[in-house]
Amino acid sequence: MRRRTPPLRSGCHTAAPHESAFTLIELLVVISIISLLMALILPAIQSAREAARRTQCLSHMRQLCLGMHGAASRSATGQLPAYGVWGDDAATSATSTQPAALWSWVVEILPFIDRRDLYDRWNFNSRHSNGTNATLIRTFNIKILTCPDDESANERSGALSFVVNAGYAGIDSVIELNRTTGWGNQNGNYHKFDNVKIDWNSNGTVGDKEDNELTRRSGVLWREVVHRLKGNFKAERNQSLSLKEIYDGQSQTLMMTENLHAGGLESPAQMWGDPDARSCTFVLPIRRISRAGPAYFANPPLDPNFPGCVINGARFGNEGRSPWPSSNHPGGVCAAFCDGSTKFVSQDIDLLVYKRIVTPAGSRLNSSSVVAQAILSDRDF
Ligand SMILES: [Ca+2]
Ligand SMILES: [Ca+2]
Repeated sequence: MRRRTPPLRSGCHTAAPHESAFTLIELLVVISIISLLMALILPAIQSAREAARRTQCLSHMRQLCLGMHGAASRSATGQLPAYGVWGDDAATSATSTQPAALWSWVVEILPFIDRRDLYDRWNFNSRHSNGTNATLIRTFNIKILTCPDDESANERSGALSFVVNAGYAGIDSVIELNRTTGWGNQNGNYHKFDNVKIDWNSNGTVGDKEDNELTRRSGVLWREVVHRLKGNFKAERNQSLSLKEIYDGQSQTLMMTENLHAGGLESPAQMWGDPDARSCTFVLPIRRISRAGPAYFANPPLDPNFPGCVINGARFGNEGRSPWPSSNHPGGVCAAFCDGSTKFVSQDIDLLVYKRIVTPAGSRLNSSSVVAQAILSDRDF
């Protein structure tokens, strides 16, 4: 049977009457879905950016660590460079008893971080803050010396975000290490291996050979005083450790960390050439006491008045006067270990563990009167 075709009605449209594509409610639903997706995606993008900056920071530190290895291999004794070198510059008078602040570890490793051009122009007979040296520092930004998350350093000429492990530093009082002003006393300029001034072995003599040896085991890089021109002071050989002397394991000993306040005390403040311990190192502040007792070396008490003792404890400290680990990465700092490996170290790290990763030879046993630090496990940090 043939189907009947419906009759065509002239002048009549079959389409639905004209109406809007979305109702208000539909529009609101779409907007809320988009905002929900944005809320989900934005933190992910932000954390991806954060992770990228952290990765870049770790990569810069790794290159610097390899530079340190390069400098150690160049040294006749295999020692790492001094964190800072003092001595006489051309302007030193023959009666001067104070060596001038010449250059930092950064200058020592320039040839090994692809900056021989700058190294060859450095004037080793002049302090870092004068003449050609000051101009070099203030003119050139060395990207790998900075962390992209350190606003006070990133993209600035002369800037420095990274500091090296200078171990225990003897602090006399809160006057020296102030919560707001940082490490202000002049002793900060002369942090050195025998300046902790603690009778570690409790034999009644402060600073005997064994005390000094124990202090040296607390940090990786120490200072050097060169005496070539005039001046009335003694030379001091570089006390930094060689890689072989890192008894506790290079992968378990900090070489460098970040510090938001690294850089010189001069103006402009950020200066990668300043050898002052407060500018280019991080230290573990130790209260000087007359007799240490057997466990003081292994586990020196951290004074609660010194918040800078702990990671990120002094994030808002003074520029060039707060030699403690700090960063803008959430929850901790990037760190490089002596073997060149890098790791993000939590600010909630067990303080006993933190003290052990600072010391390069804290677990070495050869003193009858001083307890060695316990051996670390890779799981500990
Ligand atoms: Ca002693
Ligand atoms: Ca150690």
